[in-house]
Amino acid sequence: MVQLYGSLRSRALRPLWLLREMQAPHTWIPVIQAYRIADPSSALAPHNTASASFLAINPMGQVPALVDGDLLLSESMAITLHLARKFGGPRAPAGAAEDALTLQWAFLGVSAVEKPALDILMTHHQGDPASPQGQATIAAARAALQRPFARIDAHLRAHDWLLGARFTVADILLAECVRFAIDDAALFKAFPALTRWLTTARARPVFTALWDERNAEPLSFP
Ligand SMILES: N[C@@H](CCC(=O)N[C@@H](CS)C(=O)NCC(=O)O)C(=O)O
Repeated sequence: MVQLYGSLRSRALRPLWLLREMQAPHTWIPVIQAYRIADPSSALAPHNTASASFLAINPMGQVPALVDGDLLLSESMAITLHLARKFGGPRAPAGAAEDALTLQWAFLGVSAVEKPALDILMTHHQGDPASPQGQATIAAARAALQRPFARIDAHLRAHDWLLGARFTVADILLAECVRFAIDDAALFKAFPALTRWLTTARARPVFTALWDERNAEPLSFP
């Protein structure tokens, strides 16, 4: 049985969403980011990214991580794509062309969307979006997201999902990058097809249940 390590408030949501969509057998092992814990070395602290037992699995000290037999895997995109290939079915790419397109959307997500979208998230949740610095960060992030969002929006004007007619791992991977920008409603106004796609993906019963669990996870721990 594969073992997935992570917290719900992390990129571990990517593989976890897929595993649940595929109804694939797995063990979920909660590992909280050490920076969310007041004293991560305390005996009472939850299992965390600075725990020696976790560093043996991912020496980077980051979640998610996956153990699949002898395979130790980090990087949320690699983990999620591995799980799609391993378990197969309608959520996985079928054939070389879909495989390549899945990589295309996943790489677009991590190379062009994730960083500016995270800047928006951090400004809204840990900064001050109304401050001059917050405004400047958001303006730069919006500018950086114009081209990738236009590309995704144009594709989704002609297709329900990234690979065409069915929801797949490609949608999970890109949606989980795009959603980091979700607090910036004004940004999404110019991209109605992208917005429709993101809303539809996030309305899937598997995701709504997962999101409720995620929101119930405390932000910080003693
Ligand atoms: N590129 C990595 C990033 C992993 C990452 O930054 N994980 C965060 C949570 S989303 C983490 O574990 N942070 C703890 C730390 O960096 O100390 C991936 O996609 O898996």
